Amino acid sequence: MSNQKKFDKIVSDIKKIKIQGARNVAKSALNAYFLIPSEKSKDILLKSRPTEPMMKNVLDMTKKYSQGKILKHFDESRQKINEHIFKLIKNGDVIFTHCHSTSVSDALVYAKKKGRKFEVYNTETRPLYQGRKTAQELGKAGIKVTIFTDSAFEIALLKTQDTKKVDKVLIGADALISRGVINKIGSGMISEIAYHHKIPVYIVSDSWKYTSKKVPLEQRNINEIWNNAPKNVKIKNPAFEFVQKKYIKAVVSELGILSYDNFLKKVSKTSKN
Ligand code: RUB
Repeated sequence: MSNQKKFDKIVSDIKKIKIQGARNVAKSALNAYFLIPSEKSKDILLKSRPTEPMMKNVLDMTKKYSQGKILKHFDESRQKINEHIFKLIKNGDVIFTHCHSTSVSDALVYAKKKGRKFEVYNTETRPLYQGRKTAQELGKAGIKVTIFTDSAFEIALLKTQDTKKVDKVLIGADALISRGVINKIGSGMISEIAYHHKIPVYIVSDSWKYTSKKVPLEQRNINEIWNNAPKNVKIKNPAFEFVQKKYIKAVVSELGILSYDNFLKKVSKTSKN
């Protein structure tokens, strides 16, 4: 396969969510860029998922750093995050998650391998069901996992209809900004409800998702919601949502387990953008 064909395939997989999650998108975009390193390639990649500052940050870094050096950060950061999450999870915990975040999934699988005993509640995550991917990965690793419809998230969080009370919410992030976090649609309401019921919400994320720039919120194709819908029915398909920092107990990144404000202080010293 030519480099052009390989590049086009990566772009198409990112657009179709075959490659999804901020970290995987950024890593794949980096690999695609090095197949055809040009400004045009950068533009095409950035347009493939607009709400992804980590992709923008790593593509900008290619001016100064080699592909290998940037990729090394992904592995080192993941290892540190996994160790922080291992410390955070207690035996017997019920952990709630939403969508599919590689950072969350990897950390849970790591904790399981190191002997922590816990279970996970998660959402399907309509319209594209990324929650099934999470459930599959966790189930494969031997973690007890229960999946709920998105609308049942409050029942899953609280001790209501034959469910246990959730001890911690762990979600990923697409963007870390000064006012809070942008993540999959649903993350805002889940975090708000969790906060009001004193369930701590942890954002599991590489610090390279931080940006001081404005982040556009991606609107996805309406066919994902209802293909062949009646013509007089209007459909909106927002992919992402804002989570206010007051709902967030801590950001778990390679920089440590930090309150949102402490994370901001630390990241502004290390940030390259
Ligand atoms: C995925 C999503 C994830 C973040 C973080 O949305 O919201 O929580 O991207 O993922 P989508 P990661 O499926 O639309 O990309 O931890 O893998 O970077």
